[in-house]
Amino acid sequence: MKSHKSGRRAFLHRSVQALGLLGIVGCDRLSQNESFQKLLSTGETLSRVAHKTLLPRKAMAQEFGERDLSPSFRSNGTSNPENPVYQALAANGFQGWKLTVDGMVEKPLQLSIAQLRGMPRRTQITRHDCVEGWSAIGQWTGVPLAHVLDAAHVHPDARFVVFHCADPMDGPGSAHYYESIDFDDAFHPQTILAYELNGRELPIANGAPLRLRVERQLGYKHAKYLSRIELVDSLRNIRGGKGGYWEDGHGYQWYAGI
Ligand SMILES: Nc1nc2c(c(=O)[nH]1)N[C@H]1C(S)=C(S)[C@@H](COP(=O)(O)O)O[C@H]1N2
Ligand SMILES: [Mo]
Repeated sequence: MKSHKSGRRAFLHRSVQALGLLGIVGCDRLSQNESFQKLLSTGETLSRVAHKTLLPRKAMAQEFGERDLSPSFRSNGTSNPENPVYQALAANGFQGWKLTVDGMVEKPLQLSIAQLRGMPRRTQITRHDCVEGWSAIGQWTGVPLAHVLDAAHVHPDARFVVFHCADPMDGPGSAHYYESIDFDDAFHPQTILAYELNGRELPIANGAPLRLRVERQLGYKHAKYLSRIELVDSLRNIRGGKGGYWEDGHGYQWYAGI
């Protein structure tokens, strides 16, 4: 068996090579530099370098201009949840709706749309890619998920964010849609809880009153009709254990990077 140390040294070597490939540093010079080696050898720097600099996962998704907007943004999957509680909230303009944030947090939250609208906001024009073979470019406005998570004081052992939705997937009373992401995506600047599409209140067909935008992933990760955000340290105990409705039942990949 390979020792932990040699595995890690190999990883560091790859990391330094990758830095060089990215053109960030001159590979040879830097890998011979003693203080840089020392820097890399601390665990904290290792994970920061690995997660925040090296892996393409930290990249931003492409953003577009207003002239690129699709004439209409189609609806896919659920277009109007078959859920009497949801229907009652919708009939009242979502006045009584609240987003629950709970699980591994020190400060569980219940947030109204007015409260979410009062938080910092981000607007982005991005392309949505569905595995079923269509794409659309839309403008989304919402609160960065990072802001909501920070407000809830996430427990240091938490590792995943689970999104529970209001729509039952197999008729009234059946299990609801759900999805999950890790912290790389949860704290990414383009990951937002959107309440507007193309400058207007989010339509029911597209997930009103609140839906996830996680721009570097395929369409099915973008959970609509959010009702609850749960922080967990493992996906094992969530439903089928694979982290999402499509992952559990239909063999889709949990990491749906584009
Ligand atoms: N709650 C919920 N979220 C969902 C779905 C769904 O059926 N229910 N469908 C997913 C899929 S497959 C896609 S492509 C997008 C579609 O988003 P849209 O309806 O705004 O086009 O939502 C995703 N999120
Ligand atoms: Mo999709």
